[in-house]
Amino acid sequence: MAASAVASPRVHDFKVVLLGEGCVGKTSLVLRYVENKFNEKHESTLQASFLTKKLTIGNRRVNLSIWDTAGQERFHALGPIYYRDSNGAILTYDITDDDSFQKVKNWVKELKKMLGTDIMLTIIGNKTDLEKQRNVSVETAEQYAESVGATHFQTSAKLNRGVEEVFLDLSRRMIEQADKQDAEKRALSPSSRSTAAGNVVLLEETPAAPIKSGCC
Ligand SMILES: Nc1nc2c(ncn2[C@@H]2O[C@H](COP(=O)(O)OP(=O)(O)OP(=O)(O)O)[C@@H](O)[C@H]2O)c(=O)[nH]1
Ligand SMILES: [Mg+2]
Repeated sequence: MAASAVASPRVHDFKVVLLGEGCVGKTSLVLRYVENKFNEKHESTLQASFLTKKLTIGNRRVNLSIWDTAGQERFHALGPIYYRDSNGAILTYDITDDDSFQKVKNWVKELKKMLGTDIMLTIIGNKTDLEKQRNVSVETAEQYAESVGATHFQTSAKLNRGVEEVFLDLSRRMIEQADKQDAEKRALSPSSRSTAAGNVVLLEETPAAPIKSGCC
């Protein structure tokens, strides 16, 4: 019984939220990732929509609940409903639109203020198929992402470039974060505290003798 419990892969349920200005391609990225579809027409998301995706990374199974939010400013105030309790956020800008990059910075500030470092951040420059119309340089975006502890990816939902990698990388980081939090919890649990206390006794015993003999 114990052997089968060890062999069964661990399952993680992660919530991921997509944020960013209207028309940058949030819905297109999710549709490409989950259903491998692309729609040339912009149909503004109202409030938010929800899709799920299962993936396996090594011996871990991951169930992603992906919340695709509305980019229109009139829906901004709804943000907390969707990013609260999220394990990861994908902040998207359109590489041809510098305003949409500034909007990403606003979202990062808000998320840091409200959620601290509990949430894993990924910044995406989408529409790389429109390279000739680029208005946000890769260096600027990468430097900014690094400065706020986010990873940065470039994608084209249209051509299916880089999309899978975004969700894979984010899932890996959310697993690492979950492992870290589990380890912290274990360290604080009463049973592990007694183990730690036992270690302290051992540590005190070993160096105590030579120090005493050296001083007196
Ligand atoms: N050229 C190009 N167009 C894209 C790409 N991704 C999305 N689009 C187009 O950009 C427009 C907006 O895409 P959406 O995915 O609806 O944008 P959104 O961010 O969900 O917009 P809101 O729901 O209003 O917040 C659509 O016309 C898409 O076809 C891309 O990678 N390249
Ligand atoms: Mg949308």
